[in-house]
Amino acid sequence: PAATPVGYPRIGPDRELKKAEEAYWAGRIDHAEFARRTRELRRATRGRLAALGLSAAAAAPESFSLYDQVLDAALAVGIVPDRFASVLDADGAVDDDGLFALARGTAEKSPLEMTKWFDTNYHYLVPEIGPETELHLASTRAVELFTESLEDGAGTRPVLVGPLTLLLLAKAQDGAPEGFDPLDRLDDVVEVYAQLLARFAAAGAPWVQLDEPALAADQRVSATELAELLQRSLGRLAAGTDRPQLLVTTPYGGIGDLLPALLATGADAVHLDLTRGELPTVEQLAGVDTVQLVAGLVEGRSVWRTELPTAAARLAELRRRVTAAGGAPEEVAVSTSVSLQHVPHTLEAETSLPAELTATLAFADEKITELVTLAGDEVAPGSVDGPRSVPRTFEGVSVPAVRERAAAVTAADAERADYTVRAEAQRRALGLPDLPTTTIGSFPQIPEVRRARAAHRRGTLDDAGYEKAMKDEIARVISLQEELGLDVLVHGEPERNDMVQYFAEHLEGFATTEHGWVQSYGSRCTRPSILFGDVHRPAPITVDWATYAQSLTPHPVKGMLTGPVTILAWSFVRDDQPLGDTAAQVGLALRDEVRDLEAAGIRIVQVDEPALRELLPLRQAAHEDYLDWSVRSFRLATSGVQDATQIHTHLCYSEFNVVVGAIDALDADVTSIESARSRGEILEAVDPDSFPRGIGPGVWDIHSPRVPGAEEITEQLRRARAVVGPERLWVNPDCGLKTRGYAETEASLRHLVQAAREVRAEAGAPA
Ligand code: THG
Ligand code: ZN
Repeated sequence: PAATPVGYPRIGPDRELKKAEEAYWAGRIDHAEFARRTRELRRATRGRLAALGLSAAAAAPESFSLYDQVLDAALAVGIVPDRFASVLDADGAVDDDGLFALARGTAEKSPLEMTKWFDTNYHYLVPEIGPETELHLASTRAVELFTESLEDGAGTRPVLVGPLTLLLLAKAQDGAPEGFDPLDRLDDVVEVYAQLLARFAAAGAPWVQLDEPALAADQRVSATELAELLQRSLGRLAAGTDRPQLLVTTPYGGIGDLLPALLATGADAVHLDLTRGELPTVEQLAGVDTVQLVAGLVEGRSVWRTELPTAAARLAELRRRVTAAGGAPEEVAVSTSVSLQHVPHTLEAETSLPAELTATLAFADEKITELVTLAGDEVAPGSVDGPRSVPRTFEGVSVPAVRERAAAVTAADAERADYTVRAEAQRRALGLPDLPTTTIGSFPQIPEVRRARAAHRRGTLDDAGYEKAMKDEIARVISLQEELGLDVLVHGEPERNDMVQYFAEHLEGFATTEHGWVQSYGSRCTRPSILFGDVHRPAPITVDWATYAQSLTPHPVKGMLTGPVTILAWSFVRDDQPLGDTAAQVGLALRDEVRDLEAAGIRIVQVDEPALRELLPLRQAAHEDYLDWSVRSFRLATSGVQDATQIHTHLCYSEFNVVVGAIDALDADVTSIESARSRGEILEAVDPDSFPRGIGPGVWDIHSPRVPGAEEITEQLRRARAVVGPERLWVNPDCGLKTRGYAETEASLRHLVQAAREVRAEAGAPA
C-alpha cells in the first residue's frame, strides 16, 4: 500500500523559515532575498521527502506555510476582517506583507487573535468573519506552491484546512449581528473552495487534501448536525466534477459514528487517526467500497518509535474489516495520526542524546521511514521481535525509590488546612496591605543577562562568573521593585529562558535536544524536552537564587516554580504509563522544592500552571479524569507546607470559565490570571461564593507596548474590588514582562502601584 504523512514540519531543520522571516521583518533582507530563501527551503524539503521514499506524485503533502495554515485557508477564500480591508490589492488579493500584517498586526491594527490548535502546543490565527464578508478567491498561493512543486519533482499533494473546520474555528467579526454564527457562511465558503479545486485541477494536481480535525473534537453543534454539515460542505465539493481527487483527514482523535457520514460525502480517500481513535467496525465502514482508507497508525505528535509489529497487526485487522465491508484491502494506505509539524525534523541532528534513548525515538523523518516500512509489508503482524520495537527499559526509566514514594502517597498529602485557617496564619505572617501589589515573575531580560547565560552554556564563562552575573541582576531587580514600592517581590528569573526547559534540565527523567525545534506559532519555536523516565529532583533547583534575593530585602520574595501539568504539556512525554502517574512524579519532585524554599525562609511560593487549559481533552467525556489527575499533581506539589506559607498560582489564557472549577480545586491561596482579553468574563466567574480565595486579574496587557495610565488601572481596580472585595483582590500585570523593555515596565509598574494605593485608600468606601 501507499505511505503518506498528514503533514511535515515547515520551519526547516535549521529553522530556516524563522531566520528568513525575522531577517525580513527587521529589514535586514529585502523581499526578493526572503522569497529566494523560502523557495530554497521548499526545494530542500521536497528533496528530503523524496529521498525518504515519498517520490511518487502526491505522496508528499505540501506543508509549507508562511505563518499558519488556518490563516492560509482564510485568505484563500477571502475571510479578511474589515479593519484589514486595506491589505487587499485591487483584485482583492493579499501579498506577503498583507499576510504578515494580519498575523502580526501593524502600528494601528491589532492582529488576528491567536489560540491553541486542538490539544497541541501549536497556535493558529482565528479567522474573523461577518455576514457581509465578501468571500472570493483572495489568494492562490496554494496553487502556486503546487505548480512550483512540479519543478522540484513529481509534485506534492496540496493541503488545505477544510471548510467545516475553518468556520468552526472562526469567530464572528466585531459588529456582527447578535446570533450570527460563522457557519451561516458555509455555503458561500464552499463555493470558493470549489473554485479553488478547479484551479488545482487545471494546474494538474491529482490529489488535494482537506484537513477536518474539527470532527475529532466536541463542537458547539451536535454530531447529528455535523453529519449534515459534512454533506453540505465536503459532499458538495465531491459532487463537483472539475476537481482533483479529495483526501479528507481527521487528525487529533477518533470521529466515532461520524465515519459513515464522512464516507458518504463522496470523498475519494478518508484518513483516520487510529492512535487515538479505535479501529472502525465493519458496520461503520459501510460505504468504504468506493473510498480509499488512509490509516493513521503512526503517532505524529510523540517522539517515540512505533511498535511496528503492533501497527502491522492493526493494519491487517483493518484490511480484514474493509474486505468484510466490501472494500479493497490493498487500497488501504498508511499514514500518521496527525501532521508531523508537532515533532522536530530529524534525529540525525542530535549527537548528545544517550544512545539507548535515541534507539527508542523517531522524529519526523524517522516516522516517514516507519510509514514506508509499514507500507512495504516488511513487518510480520504481531511478531515479538519486529524491527525497531526497541524496549524502553534502560537506566532511569524505572527508578524504584520514585515508584515506592508515589505508591505511598495518601489523600492527606494533597490536602492543606481549611482556607480560612491558612488565610489568618498568612495575614499574621506576611502583614500585607489590602490590594497587595506584585508581578508574575520574570523581568525584562537585558542583553548582559542573555550574554552571560550563553557564555556559560558555551563554557566561556565559569560558574563563579555566571553566578556573579545572575546575582548582580537579581540585586538590581530587587532594588528596582523596592524603589517602585511593590509589596511582594520576585527575583526576576534571569537564570531561565524557557521555564519548562529550565526545570527539565534540573530534574532526572528528562533529556534535552540540541536542534529539536518545533513551531509554536509564526516564527516562534520551542525545543520541548523529552520526559522519558521516572522524575525526581537530585538537588534543590531554585533555592539559592530565591534566598539570595530574599537576603536583600525585608519584603517577601516569591519562590517561582512551574507546575506539573505545564511541564508535561510543553514536553514530549513518555506514553508507557498513564499521564496522571507521570504528573504525580513531577508533583512530588516539585513538592521537595517547595518545602526546601519554605525551609530556607521563603514565605510565598508561586507554582505556575499556564497550560492547565491546554491539555484539556477535546472530548467532554474525558474532562473529569483529566481535571482529577491534573489538580491532584498540583496539590501534591503545594500541600507540603505550613498554613502560614502562601501558595500562588498563575494561569494565562482566555476561556477562563471552562476550567474555573479546576482552578478552584487547585486550592491555591492566590491565583493571578492573564486577563487583558477576558477581564469581564473572569470577574463574572470569581464571585466569592464560588471562588473564595485571593485573585489577581492582570491589569496591564503586556502583549501591547502601550503603557497604561494610573487612572485607567485605578478604574479597573475599582470595578474588580466591587466584585471580589478588598480582602481578596491582588494587583498585578499580566505575565510576560520578560518580553518587554525596562522603560515600559518601570512606567507601567509605577502606575500600577499608584493605582493600588489610591484604591486602597478608598477601601470601605462604596465602589
Ligand atoms: N514555553 C514552552 N512552551 C510554550 C510556551 C513557553 N507553549 C505555549 C506558549 N509558551 C507559546 N509561546 C511562545 C512564545 C515565545 C516563544 C515560543 C513560544 C519564543 N521562542 C524563541 C524563538 O522562537 O525565538 C526561542 C526560545 C528559546 O531559545 O528557547 O520566543 O513559554 N516550552
Ligand atoms: Zn500568563
